[in-house]
Amino acid sequence: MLSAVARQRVLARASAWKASSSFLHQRWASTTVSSNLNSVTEEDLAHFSSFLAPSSILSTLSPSNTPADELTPFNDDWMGKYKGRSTTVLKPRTTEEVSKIVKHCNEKRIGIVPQGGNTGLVGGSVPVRDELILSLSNLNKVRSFDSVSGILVADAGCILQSLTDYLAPHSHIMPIDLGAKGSCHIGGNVSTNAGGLRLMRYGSLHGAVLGLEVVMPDGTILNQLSGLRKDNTGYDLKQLFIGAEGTLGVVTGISILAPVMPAATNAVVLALPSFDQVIPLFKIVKRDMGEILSAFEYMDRESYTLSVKHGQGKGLSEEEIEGAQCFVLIETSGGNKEHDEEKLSNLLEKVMDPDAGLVTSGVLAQSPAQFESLWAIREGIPEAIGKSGKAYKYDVSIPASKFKEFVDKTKDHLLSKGLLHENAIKGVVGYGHFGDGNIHLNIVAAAYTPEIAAALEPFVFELVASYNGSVSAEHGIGYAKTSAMRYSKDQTSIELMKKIKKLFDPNGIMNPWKVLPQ
Ligand code: FAD
Ligand code: 2HG
Ligand code: ZN
Repeated sequence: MLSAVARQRVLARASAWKASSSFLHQRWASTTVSSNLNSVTEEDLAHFSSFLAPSSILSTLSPSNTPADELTPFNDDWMGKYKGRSTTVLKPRTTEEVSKIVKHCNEKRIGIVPQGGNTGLVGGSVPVRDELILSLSNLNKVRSFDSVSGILVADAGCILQSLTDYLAPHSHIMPIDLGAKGSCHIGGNVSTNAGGLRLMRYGSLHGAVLGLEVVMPDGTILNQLSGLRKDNTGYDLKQLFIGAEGTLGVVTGISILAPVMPAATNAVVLALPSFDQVIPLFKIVKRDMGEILSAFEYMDRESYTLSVKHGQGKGLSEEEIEGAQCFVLIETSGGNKEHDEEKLSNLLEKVMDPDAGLVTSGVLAQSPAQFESLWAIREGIPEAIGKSGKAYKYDVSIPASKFKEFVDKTKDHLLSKGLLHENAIKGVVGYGHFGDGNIHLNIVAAAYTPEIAAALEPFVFELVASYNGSVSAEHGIGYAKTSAMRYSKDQTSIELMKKIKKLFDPNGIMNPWKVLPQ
């Protein structure tokens, strides 16, 4: 979980970096993107002030005169890699206020960046230039929950963890969970079609989301907040906004199916002698755990070590992991504690048998605190990487059998370029959602440099394409991957996407320069 304290630390890191390095800032600020869009003016601000509370406006423009550093957390992304230069952040409290803002921006041709928790990892949540930032953080109420159907209707700005907390006394859970749960918004999750740690069990948001309320780029409110499990009346429009990353409209409300809280959950971390054991182990776990298997997460040795080193959780002792090349975290969630525990202990007996040669050691959570601690190892990897250096992140879908080969080939390539040393690239790590065929390749560098970027791209994208994979499994395209889209989508698909964008947003005000290749 990304706690408020952790986020503060991340932001502090970002500003420390800003002071010490000017390369990235120059590159971002000098981005030459052609634009017909206008900057926010003092007249625009006066218009927004006519219907927004003063506390809903942060602007360096007069008469607000907010100090520029108060806008930094909105202009800078989570990695400290992308930096916008917006003068104005608006935080509307109602869908009607969102609608009035968007209508005005459309008339005045002002670009808008919808922003949730700003935990996105592809530069989609911050402006490229000085677009207006529309923060959904004040739109944060649960609208209704029906414990019979399990349907939750909530404002887009609700923090994922707060929805989980809201549902707990009703014995329900959110169908999605991710390491950024303490900061990310459900609207951001829907807009990125986030995957996360429960996708294997509960499927993607394309299935769990039943309806949406969206402010269209001309300000019209599209009310599709259905509470129906089944609805085949025409085209399923809501699907277009799931994963649109704010380029087609502003999501303001979500109707989502919440699963019943499992009666029992368990977690186990296993150390494996080599990657060769992961697939046989996965097959056994899938077969023996059946319906109670809820996660099968992969960590290579380097990512596990980084996480533990940076205090993200406690797992096995030093002796226990001696010789281990990788790790898996298995979670079970089921309806019968005794039955689930028996299944799990039979599984562990089988796979830990030295004759099976599958596992060198393992730890089973014995308490809720240990359960959290085991998960913290896996969930804490991105934060540990952030503490170690500047991360180049590749979130890809490839056959699970190729996870290690993918990381190794990248490592060999960087070695051949002479970049694998403390002053350039400090580490190349791979971890992710093995059960979904989604690996996160992170290259941990001393600094973001053009030389490293050129060594990585298009090399990594070509490698992904050679596996018939996807260059974005769950984080989206944002600003970072627009030119890479062609490695996973053909020209016909890209042209059709551009037509949809033009139809919905003819003036191109919604999250400009994001998702679609220029
Ligand atoms: P933001 O970062 O604010 O925005 C993301 C994109 O959505 C932007 O393009 C923005 O314009 C758009 N957007 C946001 N809100 C709206 C809205 N209401 N209407 C229209 N557009 C909107 N992602 C995963 O998929 N799986 C993971 O396991 C995962 N783990 C993570 C762990 C950590 C530690 C971190 C930092 C990130 C992780 N992420 C993961 C990435 C990120 O958390 C997700 O993409 C998340 O869904 C973003 O939500 P957000 O509210 O922070 O959105
Ligand atoms: C995860 O699964 C997230 O931990 C983040 O998707 C991955 O930072 C990353 O590369
Ligand atoms: Zn992930």
